[in-house]
Amino acid sequence: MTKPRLWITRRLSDATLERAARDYDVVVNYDDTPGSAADLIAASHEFDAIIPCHSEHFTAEVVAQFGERLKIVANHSVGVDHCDLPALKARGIAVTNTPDVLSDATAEIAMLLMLGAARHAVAGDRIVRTGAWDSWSPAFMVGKQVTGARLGIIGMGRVGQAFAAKARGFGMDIHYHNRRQVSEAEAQGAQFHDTVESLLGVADFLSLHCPATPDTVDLMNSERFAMLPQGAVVVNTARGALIDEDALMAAIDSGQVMAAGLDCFKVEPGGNPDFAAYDNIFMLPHIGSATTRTRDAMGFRALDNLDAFFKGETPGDKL
Ligand code: 8YV
Repeated sequence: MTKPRLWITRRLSDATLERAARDYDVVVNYDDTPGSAADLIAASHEFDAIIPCHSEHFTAEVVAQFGERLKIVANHSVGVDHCDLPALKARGIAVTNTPDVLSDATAEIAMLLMLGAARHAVAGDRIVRTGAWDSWSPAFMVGKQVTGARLGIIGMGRVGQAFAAKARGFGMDIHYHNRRQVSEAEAQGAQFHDTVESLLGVADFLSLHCPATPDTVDLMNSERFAMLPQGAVVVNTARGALIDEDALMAAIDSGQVMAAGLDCFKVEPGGNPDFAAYDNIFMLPHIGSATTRTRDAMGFRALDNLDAFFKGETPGDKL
């Protein structure tokens, strides 16, 4: 039987590429550059399947130019805001993602950002690294304590729950807002707020874990930043679209927000150059899921979805 033709748009983990080569007639973009609209359109004529990352944009305009061959887009990501799902569905193209497997790695990065933002990681590292650390005082780099503080989580899905589990280890008092209240087994005692506004009032630390959708663009705007307790710390490991970045800087300038920890930005790659002036914005370049174990698990999950599809079954993560 001829193997389905698969295009892998980016350099996935070695274990993933090995397994893909075993089971598919695979072409890998070893250059590891993001696939352009033209690349995607060309691939839709030549391949039965694509494993893309969030760096490839399946807009309605691009999908409208697709050929007949492409049958499935098996994303190597949990977020699918780079895919116009109705447009792909209208073309009869199946779409899958990779939930679950990256929750812990992403929650770890959220914890790193929360702690780093609260405890002056950027300025502290710089002062030691540059040899500028020439004095010490009890009033020096005093931060905000995480242990026992109130944490607000927006988006109590898999990553939100994984982050809550880690925050419980810090004795945090956990509150959340989600489209629907989660079960007690999932909430593990976290207190539900039926509005974002209600949650913000108790969020000494705020962590975003919801997807980017038309409804959540600029979820954190100037009105909402003003609802946080004075000196709150804001963490975003979900999507840059969720934060109005000018409003964040204004909230930091006014002292409403003490610090922020960000793994994602409106513009990626690159981030917001204006943030560089803020030592109290601790930043990472969208590496929430970037551990060896999780990269393998994401690649394997995407391949599991493809295997099911080409066996005539419904992939476990079909959207
Ligand atoms: C990935 C992510 O690094 O899964 C997601 O939605 O944002 C990240 O974990 C990236 O999307 C890989 O394609």
